[in-house]
Amino acid sequence: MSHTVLSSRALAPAIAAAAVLAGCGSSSPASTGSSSPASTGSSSPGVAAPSKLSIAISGYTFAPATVTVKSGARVTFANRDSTAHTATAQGQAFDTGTLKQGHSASVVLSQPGTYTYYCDFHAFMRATLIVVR
Ligand SMILES: [Cu+2]
Repeated sequence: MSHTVLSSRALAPAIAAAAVLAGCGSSSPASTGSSSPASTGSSSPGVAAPSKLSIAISGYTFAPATVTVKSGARVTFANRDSTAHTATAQGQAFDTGTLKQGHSASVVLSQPGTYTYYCDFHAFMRATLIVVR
């Protein structure tokens, strides 16, 4: 049982090596360009930007301070402070308006780009939202 698994594993690299050698030997040296595997083509769900995200405003801070979402994503800002805040993008790409304690608002970002945003009441509160395609 385990014996068969071991032997088939041992064969695989030998076959792959033989195929590469045969390809290189007979054709032009430029063949290396086409032989590189397209690793980005396969899906990597762990790295994918979310299409929905929540950002907390707490202790005069946006958390997390930098986020990446997919274009068209809905981003919700939830004010957990006792003070009113806003999440206002530079250039007014989005603006939640005044969020009182316990209130939240969502924005939908369709345009890819990097958005710096701040609190209209507390200019030192700054964070970054990155929208990718
Ligand atoms: Cu504020």
